[in-house]
Amino acid sequence: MPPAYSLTYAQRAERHSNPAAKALLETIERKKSNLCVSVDVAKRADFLRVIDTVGPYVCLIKTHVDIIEDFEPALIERLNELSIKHDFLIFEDRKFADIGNTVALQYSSGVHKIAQWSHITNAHPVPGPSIIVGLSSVGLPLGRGLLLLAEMSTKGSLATGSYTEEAVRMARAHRDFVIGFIAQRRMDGVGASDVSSDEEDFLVLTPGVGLDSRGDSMGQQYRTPDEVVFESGCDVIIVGRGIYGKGNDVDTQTVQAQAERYRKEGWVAYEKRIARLS
Ligand code: 5BU
Repeated sequence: MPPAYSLTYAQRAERHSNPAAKALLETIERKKSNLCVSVDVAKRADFLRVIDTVGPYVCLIKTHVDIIEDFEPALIERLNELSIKHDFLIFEDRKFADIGNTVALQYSSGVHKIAQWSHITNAHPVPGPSIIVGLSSVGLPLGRGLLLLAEMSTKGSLATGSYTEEAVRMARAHRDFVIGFIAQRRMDGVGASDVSSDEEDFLVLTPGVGLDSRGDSMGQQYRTPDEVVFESGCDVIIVGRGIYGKGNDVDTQTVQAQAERYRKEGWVAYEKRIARLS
């Protein structure tokens, strides 16, 4: 079996049994988009406006639902309607980091009830494998998928070296629920394994992507879609402010043009990678 990074998204969709991973790969192929837009805005009206504007260009919308100051449960219904209208999946970037029992409650309950609507969520590996056990007790029966934070995009991140290797080992032991990583490069071959890297196909979703800036004043670092997808072999580019700026006062045409620009850059980088490897 050839390594996953040399296959098309459609070929990889057939290799996955987790429903969220399969659906994401199929959506990427159908829409010819490996773009995920991260919608980090504080007002519900801005949130819905940005999503409705970028929806046609994305495979995935990433949320931080706890940022929204006028949150109400009906917002989730609107989000679900937009997900159907524009054909994208939803990823709540919750970054769980507690003991299994607590994360199971945070995932299923509270005001946001994340597991009910978010196809994909993520967790820090810092507590050890019990965090996966806790989250999968809620998410697996619902067909959800989990990403482990193997690396971060920020300057001075501590998620490097043996920490990253342990994250990959934890994922390998829970391949039914852990569908991949938040990381800055492919994780194939990271951490000693008796599983041939040809057999595993973890998805790599990568934040810290920008075309017009190399970072912000708070430690964020940006790379281009070409660096991320072609050079580093990642699967999905996650872009926030590069597409909608501050997110209020959205000029629809500008945001659409930026979304299409990133979609195209991400897709061209993927095609280049496949052509080089096939
Ligand atoms: P930006 O506006 O493109 O910088 O937003 C990036 C988003 O990705 C934002 O929601 C962060 O919380 C998220 N992120 C990140 O930037 N870097 C990381 O390593 C991780 C998440 Br994990």
